[in-house]
Amino acid sequence: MKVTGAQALIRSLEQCGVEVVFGLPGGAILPAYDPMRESSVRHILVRHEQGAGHAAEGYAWATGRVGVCMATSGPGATNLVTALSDAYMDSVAVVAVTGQVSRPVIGSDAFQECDTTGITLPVTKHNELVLAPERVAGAVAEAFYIASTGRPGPVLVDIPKDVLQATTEWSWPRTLDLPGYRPTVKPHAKRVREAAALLRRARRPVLYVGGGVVKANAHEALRALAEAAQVPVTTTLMARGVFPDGHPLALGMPGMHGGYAAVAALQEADLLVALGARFDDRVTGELRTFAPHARVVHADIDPAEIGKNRAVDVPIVGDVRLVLEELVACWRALVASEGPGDTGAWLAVLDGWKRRFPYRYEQRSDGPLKPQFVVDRVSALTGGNAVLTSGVGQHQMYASQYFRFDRPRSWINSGGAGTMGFAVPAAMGAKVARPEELVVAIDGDGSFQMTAQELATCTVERIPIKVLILNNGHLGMVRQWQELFYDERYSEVQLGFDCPDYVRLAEAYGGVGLRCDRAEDVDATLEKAFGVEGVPVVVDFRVDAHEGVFPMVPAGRSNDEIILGPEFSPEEQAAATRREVRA
Ligand SMILES: Cc1ncc(C[n+]2csc(CCOP(=O)(O)OP(=O)(O)O)c2C)c(N)n1
Repeated sequence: MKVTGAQALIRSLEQCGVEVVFGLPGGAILPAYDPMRESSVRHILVRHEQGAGHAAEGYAWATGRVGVCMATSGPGATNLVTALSDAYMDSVAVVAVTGQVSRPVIGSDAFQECDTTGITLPVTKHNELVLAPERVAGAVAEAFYIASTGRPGPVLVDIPKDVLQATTEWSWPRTLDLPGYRPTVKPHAKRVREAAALLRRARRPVLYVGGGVVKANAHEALRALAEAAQVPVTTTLMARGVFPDGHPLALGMPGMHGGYAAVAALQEADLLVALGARFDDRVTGELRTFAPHARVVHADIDPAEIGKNRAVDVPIVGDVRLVLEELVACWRALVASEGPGDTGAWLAVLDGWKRRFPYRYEQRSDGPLKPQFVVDRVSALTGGNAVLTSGVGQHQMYASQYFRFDRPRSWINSGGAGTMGFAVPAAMGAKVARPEELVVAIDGDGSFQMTAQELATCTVERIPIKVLILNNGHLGMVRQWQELFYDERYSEVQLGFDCPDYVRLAEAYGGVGLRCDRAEDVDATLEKAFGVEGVPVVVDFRVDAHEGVFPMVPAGRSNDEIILGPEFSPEEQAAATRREVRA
């Protein structure tokens, strides 16, 4: 059957089971938009291509499937670059399709030409400039396979306009021939046995759980191991929700703004079992002083991660769900023959730390509204039954710290790249993916303004997300660093609370705008916001501009220098530094 390259593209997307594409057309990609009219694939017309990219990410995070975005050549494609680099850093399965100028004019500085595969090479797992119409189906099939297998990531398919216009015989590849790409999925049995043996002998083990465990849908296996071996679990910023915060073995988030118990547990551990985690500097602090007593088991699907930052005693390459399932089996066999391990004393120490040094803030009834309080109330009112996205900054940390996550894929954020502007479009993608869920974007006033235009998309496409702006009138996280590390010499961090008027902006976009600046009004405002149907809601929460995020490990310093923050007395800080709690 004869088809155009454009028809082949749309058919290929259908073959891959694509439900939705986030995109914005233009000259080079135009031929693809014609057959889209008859396709089962829903196209959501964004207002900026960065929004399409983050929406595809939100969709992928929320479902575990591939998110798809589409843009034209030149500026359309370059507008996708931030989102692609975000997806690359956070291992999010995204396929981007871009139009390119026609083959005869490639390299001639034609209108809206840019070297898209060149520009995106370092921020994609794979990309391809498709040079013939008969290659379209194969390129798309490979893109979906590569994006979603092994360590997930973004793949870009760049198709010249004349390739989209030319005709070819339709044929869908039965098999894929990718000799250079064979991810190791099944872990090495001997390594897993070694890991189980280390775990049984350890007295102060910690499961250091990263985003890979979410990606591998390994939450049940994780819980099985933690409970069988009675090992505490830290979930990084990328892994929040994969282990329930309410579980007695949960330590919460480690790292620069992690909880004391999680940070100190890693420092004192005699064994780290790193699962789909990458020893990021925001977790380790100064690498040389990180977890100095610990032997390390590191399981990851990407062999390049193992030993990258920290020397490893037992490397395990494989799908972390399989690793965990085999570890549990090995653990059980070992316990049957040699008796159980003993982590009781360690768990008691950790419980002491959790009780003595929790996240702490004070909301006075007559004082300014605290951002932590807003997140606390969101958590309480939803009972954790929401999907949260966030921008980047203090609000992101408050969301991660104060929302009690207990389901995987309920927390969607930009961890590796730290992309301000992520929250609104990611929420849009998540809501399209899971329309029955309450999808809440916890945003900063700075971050919100970077992609707020997608509110128009949400209104027109009836994607009723809730955007809660923790409006502190500042680029708050940068303000905090200037306060702490530049002697309060504030420079270019003030945004002002009132420009734009977020309520009127929401209304201008066809949504509902609300404002709240008193603690006593927070519940009623949230209930009102959550009750709105059909259109997006923006709430302008006017919060204390002087609030900081704590605990904090200053960048580049040792985790042992953790600062608990102003809510703790000097005696408490000293006790924490000495880690003197012993059950
Ligand atoms: C696109 C982008 N530009 C700059 C930064 C650097 N940066 C990190 S946090 C931050 C402030 C964020 O302000 P806001 O969104 O209002 O959140 P807040 O910290 O006040 O909660 C900035 C500028 C970034 N992460 N991303």
